[in-house]
Amino acid sequence: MSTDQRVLNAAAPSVSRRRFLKITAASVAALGAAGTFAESLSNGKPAEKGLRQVPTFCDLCFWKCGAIATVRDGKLWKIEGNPLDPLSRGRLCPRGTGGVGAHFDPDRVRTPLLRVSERGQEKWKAVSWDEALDFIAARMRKIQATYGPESFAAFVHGIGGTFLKHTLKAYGAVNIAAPSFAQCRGPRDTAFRLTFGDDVGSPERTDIENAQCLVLIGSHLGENMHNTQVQEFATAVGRGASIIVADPRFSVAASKAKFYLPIKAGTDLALLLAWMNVIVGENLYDKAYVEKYGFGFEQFAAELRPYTPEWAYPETGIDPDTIRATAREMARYRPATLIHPGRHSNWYGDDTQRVRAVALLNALMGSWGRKGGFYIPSSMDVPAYPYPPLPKPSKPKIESLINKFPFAGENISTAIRDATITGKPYPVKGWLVYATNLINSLPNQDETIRAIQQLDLLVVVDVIGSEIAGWADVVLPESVYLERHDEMNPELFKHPFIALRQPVIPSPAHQKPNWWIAKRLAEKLGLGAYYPWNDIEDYLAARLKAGGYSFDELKRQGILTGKQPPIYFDDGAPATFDTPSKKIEFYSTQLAQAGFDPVPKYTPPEPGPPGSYRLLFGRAPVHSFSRTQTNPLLSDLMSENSVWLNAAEARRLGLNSGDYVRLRNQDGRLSNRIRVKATERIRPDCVYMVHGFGHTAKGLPHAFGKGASDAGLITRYKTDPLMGGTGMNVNFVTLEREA
Ligand SMILES: Nc1nc2c(c(=O)[nH]1)N[C@H]1C(S)=C(S)[C@@H](COP(=O)(O)OP(=O)(O)OC[C@H]3O[C@@H](n4cnc5c(=O)[nH]c(N)nc54)[C@H](O)[C@@H]3O)O[C@H]1N2
Ligand SMILES: Nc1nc2c(c(=O)[nH]1)N[C@H]1C(S)=C(S)[C@@H](COP(=O)(O)OP(=O)(O)OC[C@H]3O[C@@H](n4cnc5c(=O)[nH]c(N)nc54)[C@H](O)[C@@H]3O)O[C@H]1N2
Ligand code: SF4
Ligand SMILES: [Mo]
Repeated sequence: MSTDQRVLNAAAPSVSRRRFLKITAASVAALGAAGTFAESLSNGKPAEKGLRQVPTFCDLCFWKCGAIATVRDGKLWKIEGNPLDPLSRGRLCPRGTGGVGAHFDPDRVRTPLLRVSERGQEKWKAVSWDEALDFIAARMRKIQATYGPESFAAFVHGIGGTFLKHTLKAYGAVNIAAPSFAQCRGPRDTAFRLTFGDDVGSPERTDIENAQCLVLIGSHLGENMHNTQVQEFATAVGRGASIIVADPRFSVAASKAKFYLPIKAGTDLALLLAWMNVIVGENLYDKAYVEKYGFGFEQFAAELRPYTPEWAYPETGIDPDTIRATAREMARYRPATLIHPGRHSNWYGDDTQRVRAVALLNALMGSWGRKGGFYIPSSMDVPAYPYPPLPKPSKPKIESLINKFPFAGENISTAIRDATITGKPYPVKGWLVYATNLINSLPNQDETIRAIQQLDLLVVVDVIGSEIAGWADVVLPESVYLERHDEMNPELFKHPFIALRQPVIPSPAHQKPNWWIAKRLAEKLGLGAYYPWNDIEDYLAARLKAGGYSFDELKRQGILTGKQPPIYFDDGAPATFDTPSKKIEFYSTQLAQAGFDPVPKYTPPEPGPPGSYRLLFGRAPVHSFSRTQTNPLLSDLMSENSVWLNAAEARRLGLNSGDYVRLRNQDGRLSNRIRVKATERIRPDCVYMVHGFGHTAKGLPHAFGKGASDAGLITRYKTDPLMGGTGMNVNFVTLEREA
């Protein structure tokens, strides 16, 4: 038994080890059959001694912080920030530091698995990679022949999906979605594009470290742990920047604020319109900037007139004096006033218009392209690999046939799901799911399961036995990020740089990296010509050489940095706006032409059933989504979530902190048990929980049944008519005491 495997097993407490073995027992038998067990563990090399450091970048979330991993006597020991990396600046967030736990995760899938039961029953046969990929290729060919390759769709999240997407495009697939659009930042990117002609990007182009006034609407920095932003937030707070936070919950960020606005959930657009009413009415905006760069300001200003602070008060619960005081505070520091664009912006279904109001408020401050506002990012130029041309699709994407969502810039995950259920505009018969736990990341789990039941093939590439893996026909186990190369990252950021992900340590069993899976699948599909390279190092070397960079230096340092161009208009960064008017669109002709409000208009959110609480959710500093609850280091820090309930409401219901309850939503859906956190830090009309807990997959014995799942209670969602985003903050719950 290798060192790795011993550590792996030692990390698994005995109670759950039995269940863990359920999914792995068969795999042990298959390992012999595949005949690569010993090879993959030791590679025939003598035991390693001493310390070895390998630079790479983190994958515990999508921020991609540069890191340095240390191996001690052949065992993965620790991971720290890479000081050369402009994103991490030498420090990782707690999740990144806990990243070594991904390698030791006791719930890892160890070998390819083929379903031997009804879908969703999670009974498997361990098979070799060849068997698994032959099975997949045969079904993919059949779908291609019967329905066309467009009927094979994919859900792919993160940089690890690059090569699988290439294989799928070579096969002819056109529908490739990620939950990071219609469930996350889609409304924001659409709104900023409509207004400024460009996205906010990821990492966001927010110059938080230089902001004099920072306005956070929901964005719960400090719980939302995107590293650079949190470091810059700490810098801004330390410098005495004025912080304004609007959140129904007194977040960590709120505790640093000069003004905390406990806004009624779903009414942010009313607050934003009232702020702009004051700023325009009192002539507090950046006139020179608006005159130089703005389009349609007069119509915009006219639309704002009814939205006075007095009007907004009953909607938002924020009194007119506070609205005026905060509006004046923002104006005082402009252009270094940054109204944060948010990231997870799918809240209520009118989200693009809400975030458009955020964009417009920033435009009034003159903060786009200015120090302390939004900088102009740049990246290093690394030419694409000279692949043979991809086939021309014969059918368009699903979204372009359904005549909805004219401003969706990417595939919409729920549109693919709908097409799978209805067979319209054309049938969808296969899904490949890479690194996204669709059962927990899409709203309405029943619809996801109904769609899965229509499929001829569901392939899931994952590292652990996640909920979506539990529904698969074939599960392909991937090596975790510390065990593999990936596509390199020439990041679009404040400082241009290239980051490399490279293996630190071998995989503990039969797991393979995504690039290997993608290339091998392409070969099985007869598409080997689309992979003219043999090994990913050849691929990376070719791209770097074409750009004139040194691969050796990148391997050694993990990071290559480039020349810094100006990042603010005032320093010579180009002030160009890719909108129809080539200006900042206060009035959007694109929206008017498509039949939408050219200037945002407010509609109040629909109330819930009497006596219920609106269900809100967010992040905890030590977990990422639904992917880290089995990581032994991170689950040690937080093993279950709790439900935040206003203290007075708790007294009224006779509940104390620590009591277990179940949440029942408006459609009768009942959650797992979850502990109450009775607190003054939340409004009495809503409750709050951290997303990602309450796992139900048998493949995750170390997280199974711990805490409750927000996703399980999100049976309703409201779709953004502009871009297809799914607003998920539209569910309501009551609490039932657990005996
Ligand atoms: N630790 C950690 N950090 C992460 C992640 C993670 O998984 N773990 N995920 C990353 C990703 S991909 C994303 S998208 C971001 C998400 O993080 P954010 O973009 O910050 O997400 P929000 O949904 O804005 O955050 C939820 C906050 O909004 C408040 N809120 C809820 N409803 C309303 C409302 O109607 N109005 C207002 N004003 N506030 C409201 C909640 O109380 C909570 O404080 O986090 C990123 N950072
Ligand atoms: N209810 C609810 N839904 C949400 C959100 C929410 O807060 N609440 N947040 C939304 C947001 S902002 C986002 S960005 C999305 C995120 O949505 P997802 O990206 O789907 O997030 P996870 O649920 O963590 O699922 C990630 C999956 O990838 C697997 N994985 C982890 N590492 C690897 C790897 O190296 N290789 C492979 N192949 N697999 C890996 C994990 O085991 C897990 O099954 O969810 C959205 N949906
Ligand atoms: S923010 Fe944290 S989890 Fe995300 S990449 Fe950076 S260190 Fe890793
Ligand atoms: Mo997200």
